[in-house]
Amino acid sequence: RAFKQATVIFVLGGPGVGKGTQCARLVQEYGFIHLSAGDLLRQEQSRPGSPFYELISTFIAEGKIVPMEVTVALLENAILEHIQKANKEDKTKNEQETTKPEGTHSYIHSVFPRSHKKKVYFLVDGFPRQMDQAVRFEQEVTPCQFILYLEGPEDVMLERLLKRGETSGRADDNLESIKKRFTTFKETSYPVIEVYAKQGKVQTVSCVDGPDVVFENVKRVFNGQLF
Ligand code: UP5
Ligand code: MG
Repeated sequence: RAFKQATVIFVLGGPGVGKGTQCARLVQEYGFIHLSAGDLLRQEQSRPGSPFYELISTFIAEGKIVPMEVTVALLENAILEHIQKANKEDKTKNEQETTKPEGTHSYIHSVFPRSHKKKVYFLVDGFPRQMDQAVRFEQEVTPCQFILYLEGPEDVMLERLLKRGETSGRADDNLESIKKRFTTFKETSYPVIEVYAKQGKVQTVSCVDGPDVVFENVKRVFNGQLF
């Protein structure tokens, strides 16, 4: 199964904590693939003819968690697409190397064509938000390597979201929706982090400093966990 090639890191934390911001930097630094569950849902919502338009719009505005069948399917499709793309690129590179006329490197490849497929690293941002989603994903795709948990006080997150709401156009960046998102996070999503913490899989980084300082701490975690 192609999923065997996927290494997955969950990036979790409350609304506005900086998941997207830090993931963008991790992509730059390490070349990971960033999959934001919220972005995938918003894309699906705005896809013409999507059968989930109503469902996604309502759940997002209410700060509720969209039924996992939708989210898991979107994530699985995105992961498979990226793996296929990576394999295609790898195959092209491999062919170019094996057709080289000279050199030890190309000789080795022509005698022993590369059979193993390379690992593809995914940052899964904002998912899982409920324990049953975590279980389903880990059964169907792969167990996560570890969890990066970005932590911060609500007042900091609220200020950031209200500021972003001035320009973001996001249907849930208003005081009423933000309060609901906080409640869902505390009641339903934070317990996911507690479960993983008991398994020793959670790496916590504070989000209160500026993005550069947060990223230094995030990098320290990744260097310790993966490299
Ligand atoms: N900012 C970031 N870092 C900063 C820093 N260190 N200092 C100062 N400012 C900082 O950042 C938020 C804002 O803060 C930005 O303006 C940024 O510049 C600034 P961002 O990186 O966007 O934070 P993030 O944690 O990604 O915030 P986001 O709003 O995306 O988090 P949510 O978890 O609320 O949103 P998400 O898109 O993941 O989900 C939205 C909704 O989709 C959910 O409420 C739910 O209804 C639904 N959903 C599901 O149902 N299932 C899922 O699996 C996922 C989502
Ligand atoms: Mg985000």
